Amino acid sequence: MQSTGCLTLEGPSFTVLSSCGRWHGDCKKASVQIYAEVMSKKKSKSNSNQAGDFRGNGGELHQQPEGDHLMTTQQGCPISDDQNTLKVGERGPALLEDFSFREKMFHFDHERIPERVVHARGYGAKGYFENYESLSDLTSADLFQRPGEKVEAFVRFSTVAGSKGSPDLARDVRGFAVKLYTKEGNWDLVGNNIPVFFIQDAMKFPDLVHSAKPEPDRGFPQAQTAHDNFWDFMSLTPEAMHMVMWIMSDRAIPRSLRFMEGFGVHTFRLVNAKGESSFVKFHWKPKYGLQSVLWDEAVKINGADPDFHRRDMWESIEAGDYPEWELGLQVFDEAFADEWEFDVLDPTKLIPEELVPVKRVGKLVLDQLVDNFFAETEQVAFCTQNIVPGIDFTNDPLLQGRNFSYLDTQIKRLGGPNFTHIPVNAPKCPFAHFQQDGHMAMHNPKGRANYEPNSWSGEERGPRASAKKGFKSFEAEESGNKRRVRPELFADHYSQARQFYDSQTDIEQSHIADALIFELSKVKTPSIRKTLVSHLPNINADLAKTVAEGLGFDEVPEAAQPARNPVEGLEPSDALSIMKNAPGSFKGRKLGVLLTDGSDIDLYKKLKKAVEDAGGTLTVVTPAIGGVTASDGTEIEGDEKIGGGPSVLFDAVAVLPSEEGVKELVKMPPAKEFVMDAVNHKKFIGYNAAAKTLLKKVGVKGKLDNGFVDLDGTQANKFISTCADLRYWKRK
Ligand code: HDE
Repeated sequence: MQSTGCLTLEGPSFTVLSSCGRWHGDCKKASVQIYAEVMSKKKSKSNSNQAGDFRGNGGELHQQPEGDHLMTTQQGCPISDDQNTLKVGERGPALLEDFSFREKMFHFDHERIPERVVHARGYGAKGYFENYESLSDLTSADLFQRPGEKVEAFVRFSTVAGSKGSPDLARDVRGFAVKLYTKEGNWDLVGNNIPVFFIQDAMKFPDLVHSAKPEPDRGFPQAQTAHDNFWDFMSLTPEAMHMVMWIMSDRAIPRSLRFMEGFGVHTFRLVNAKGESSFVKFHWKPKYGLQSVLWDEAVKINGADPDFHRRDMWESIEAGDYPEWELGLQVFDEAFADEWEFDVLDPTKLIPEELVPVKRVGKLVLDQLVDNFFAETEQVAFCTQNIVPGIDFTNDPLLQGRNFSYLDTQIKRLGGPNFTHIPVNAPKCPFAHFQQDGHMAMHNPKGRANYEPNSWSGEERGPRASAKKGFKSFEAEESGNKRRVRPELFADHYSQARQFYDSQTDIEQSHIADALIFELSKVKTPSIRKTLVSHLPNINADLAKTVAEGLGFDEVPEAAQPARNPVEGLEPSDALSIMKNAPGSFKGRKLGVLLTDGSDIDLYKKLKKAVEDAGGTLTVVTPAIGGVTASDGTEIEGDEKIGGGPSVLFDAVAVLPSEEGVKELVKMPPAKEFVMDAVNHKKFIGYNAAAKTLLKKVGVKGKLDNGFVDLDGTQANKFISTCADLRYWKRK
């Protein structure tokens, strides 16, 4: 668009607007000149009716040449002109009669629906779940009866606190919601990437969420818990301390949605055909192992690519490298539940895998992108109460509250009770009931009967319940007085927080301390910081000391009085550490290679092959997006310009400039940052002789540590197998 002060010329249909409404002064001359140009264009095209019809109707960009993809209104009426409103003459007022304009604009005005009150930012993908073996001894759930049975799946990953437009790498819990379209209805396993939760009773959920969201008077901070309200609530909620350890750990900043675990959190029941019940906890185990980023990376990634996680998922599915998890079951019985030192109904506790092993029973593969983000990812409605025969709830008070909340929230968010008619939410098995009408009803029952019992027959009669096939709740015996209380064992708030902390490597423990210091440093009210830190001596004395020092306290505050004495001597659990479950491979990971004109083509080719052989991908970073001309004259396309492709976006990097090229790189701040960040983030760095000039420039001198690999002297595939360790943690 060219603007000449008060006159604007727009392409390609060349609408002439006078923004000030009249001709005057110098503008008039310019305006007249442009008007003349437009008119002459119009004349020269007048016979062909090509782009540039001055009246705006016609123009090949806007017109359907063949008629096989005709634009219509929502009512199906063909549209002749989608560029101009209907007016009286060329310069006259718009006409109310213009139904196609009104329909288009009205629809646009109503495009938004309320974002989810939590988990607003999410990303969905489709695929399938495949069952490994019959689990009929445990459950009658249809999807677990036959080996090789496949059901369609929809999964939505999310952050919790941020709004829909917030960055992907907020420090936060990740939602891991799975909808399985079984032959006996939809089963929604609405889990998180952390196996425990902040609170024990649904009654506290609105308070928890209010405290984590932006503070209501100022409307910030967005997508972060580093503020007074959140830590105020945490400091006064000792039951949250186990979860606090998890969200301050690297679990809250995953490298990829593909590299994180999922958990059903609550204890559920499996019920077999004989009506026998076992307890179960659900796990999702990622094929490519666990991996997180460092906090400094997270902060920088959010600037460089706020869509980092969704892009990663999109790219991996597009490339055919399908994200995959195995479903794991921890199955246990009443006897275990009675004997265990914690209450299996308490969602702030987990059962260590060393105590009850995780049995892998099937795999979830995400092999399809959504066709449309809004239609599927935004409108998908998960409900914890969507279970199928063979699976049942327990009395976990958080789960019981969720079973109420999800249906309610979907009705509000999607505008009525017929959200189940939206294709992503509809079952893929036959379904029949007498529920009818309401907004947007699409599956009203056919025939005369919309009630039962009725005396009609055949098709007219409609569906009936089946005592044999229908869902039956497990006949648990329940008794007791009506009271607002929690079970006694729920009062143990520190034992498992301590166990989690003890299960981490030294590096992971230091990250927990750093995260607490960072978050609490953002808290402006000293008493809140102090109250929170007073819980830490009950978890670990060193952690309490480090955090107290980091916050500038003179001494560690007196320990909070536990409501129940912690259990001593819980064994650390390796399954709780990310580093102890590292992938040991570069599969699904990314190498960023910095090239310049004259870069060695052979080395580049060998490296690319080695990365691809290892199942990773290589991204070429160049001084300008046009790419570079390699040593033999080959043009290598740049995927990223150096400033747009910082090393935080990659799992490892290689710096392979030519002797001439490096002279330019040392003058470019983003090239220096590329290397500096990779060094600070303890990444493996492949380099050649010329790269040493750049390394020196950023202060990397003398004997290089083993995280640096000289690619002039080392085989490319050796470098990539070294990268499987993901970071060189020993780097000072
Ligand atoms: Fe949720 N949660 N939640 N939640 N939750 C929602 O439902 C709620 C809880 C989880 O991708 C809401 O559709 C209550 C635990 C996920 O669409 C809402 C309580 C866990 C998602 C709601 C909890 C979760 C939600 C908001 C405490 C892990 C995103 C919008 C009693 C096991 C699903 C919506 C998606 C979404 C309520 C606690 C996971 C308001 C009342 C524990 C993954 O219904």
